[in-house]
Amino acid sequence: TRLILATRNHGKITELKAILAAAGLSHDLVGADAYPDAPDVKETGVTFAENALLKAHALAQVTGLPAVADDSGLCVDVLGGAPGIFSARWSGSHGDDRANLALLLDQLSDVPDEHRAAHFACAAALALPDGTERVVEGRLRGTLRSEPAGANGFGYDPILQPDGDTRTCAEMTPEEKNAISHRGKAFRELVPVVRELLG
Ligand code: ITT
Repeated sequence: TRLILATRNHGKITELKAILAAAGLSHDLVGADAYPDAPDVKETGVTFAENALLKAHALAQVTGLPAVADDSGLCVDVLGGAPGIFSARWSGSHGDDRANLALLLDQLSDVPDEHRAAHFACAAALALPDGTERVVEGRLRGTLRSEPAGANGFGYDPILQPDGDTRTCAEMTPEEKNAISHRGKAFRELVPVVRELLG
């Protein structure tokens, strides 16, 4: 059976397909791009969980199929949790990873290493066309580098160095990142829920 990935972020789609396949989910995974009628969902929630549910429900309604969505971001301690749910549009232009990362580095330029703690957060939501919903969350804690390093992954990966590692997420292989990431944790927890509700 088909399961819609309610996202247009190709970095996420690549990771979600790998994470869900490695967890043994055998559904046919299709990105939102395959549905021209899919709405551009307004992320009006104030939490990752609310926004993930908004996106999952919108796609489940439009397609008549079960949908999973990911709302995620980088939460910086010294910024009181910002950019948080605004991570994709921190610089003002939605999805411009380079501009968002450059602005954040600029804002942190005077912050010393011992105060550069941050975490990635991910809410993974499942919605069915009948309105059934589930949502779970995962986190990855680390510190922020002052210079980007690595070419893998997407978004803020070149500046987040997970606790217990000497590399940034962008210096890891996809498998290494998925094994410890916020997204990996959240979606591995969602898999048994998908199985329970969809078979
Ligand atoms: P969809 O709403 O279509 O899923 P989006 O990119 O708008 O795509 P979000 O609102 O959830 O999605 O924004 C997530 C942003 O957080 C993303 O653009 C990255 O900048 C950042 N982010 C999330 N997960 C990340 C990860 O694993 N590595 C690096 N940055 C990440």
